[in-house]
Amino acid sequence: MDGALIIRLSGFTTDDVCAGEGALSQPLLIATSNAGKLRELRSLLVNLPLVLLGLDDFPNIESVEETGSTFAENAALKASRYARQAKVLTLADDSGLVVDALSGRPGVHSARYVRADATYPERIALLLAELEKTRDCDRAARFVCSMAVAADAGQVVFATEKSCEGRIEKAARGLGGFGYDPIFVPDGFDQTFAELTAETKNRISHRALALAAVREFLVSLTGLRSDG
Ligand code: ITT
Repeated sequence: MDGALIIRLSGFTTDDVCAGEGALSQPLLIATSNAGKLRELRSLLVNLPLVLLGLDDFPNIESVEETGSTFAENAALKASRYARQAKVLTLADDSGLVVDALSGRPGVHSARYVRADATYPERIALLLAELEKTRDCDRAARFVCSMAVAADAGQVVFATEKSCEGRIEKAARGLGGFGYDPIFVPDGFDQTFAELTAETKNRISHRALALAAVREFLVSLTGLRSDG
């Protein structure tokens, strides 16, 4: 990122925020309506002097449709359009499960797989049935997370994409996490994401890895000091 770039962050310029000890609390909108994601993102952003806002803090905000064909396009679209409406620095992610034997499905359609109002047990049951039908013994899969940060005028100022490799189990196991966590076993572990502790998932997940890059960007951009 160009050090000379001055980005207006909801009323502050980077120069303002970098002044002094970086003690100003910077508002950051976490633009997701997924409660599981929000929980993970909030816990991963603790220790930064940010005032974390959610979409609930903007009751009139219009939801942004994911019309892109890649995770990166959708993350940028969401960050940019929510930032423009909320007029604050905004973080959005688009993520999903990519299964090799299903030609990458459900992929960018992970949240709408089967049908928009399906439950996760229904989505998981269909995915396991489809995988069974392929008779392919390759169970390799990965969770992918694209993240984008947009300044309050809507321009995307940072983007990153990370993944977490693993495999799909034959049956769902575990009660933690959210979404497809009960059928995903990350490489190097025997338990599913839903069986591992939140601390472990937050150390190795696609979202944790992408957020580490975002944290680094936020720290370099604003002079915010991280305690964690
Ligand atoms: P927002 O767009 O409001 O953020 P969403 O749930 O629609 O919420 P996405 O479009 O990014 O979010 O879809 C991501 C889907 O991928 C999510 O609903 C889960 O089904 C799945 N997914 C992503 N990360 C996951 C994780 O860590 N564990 C389990 N499932 C995950």
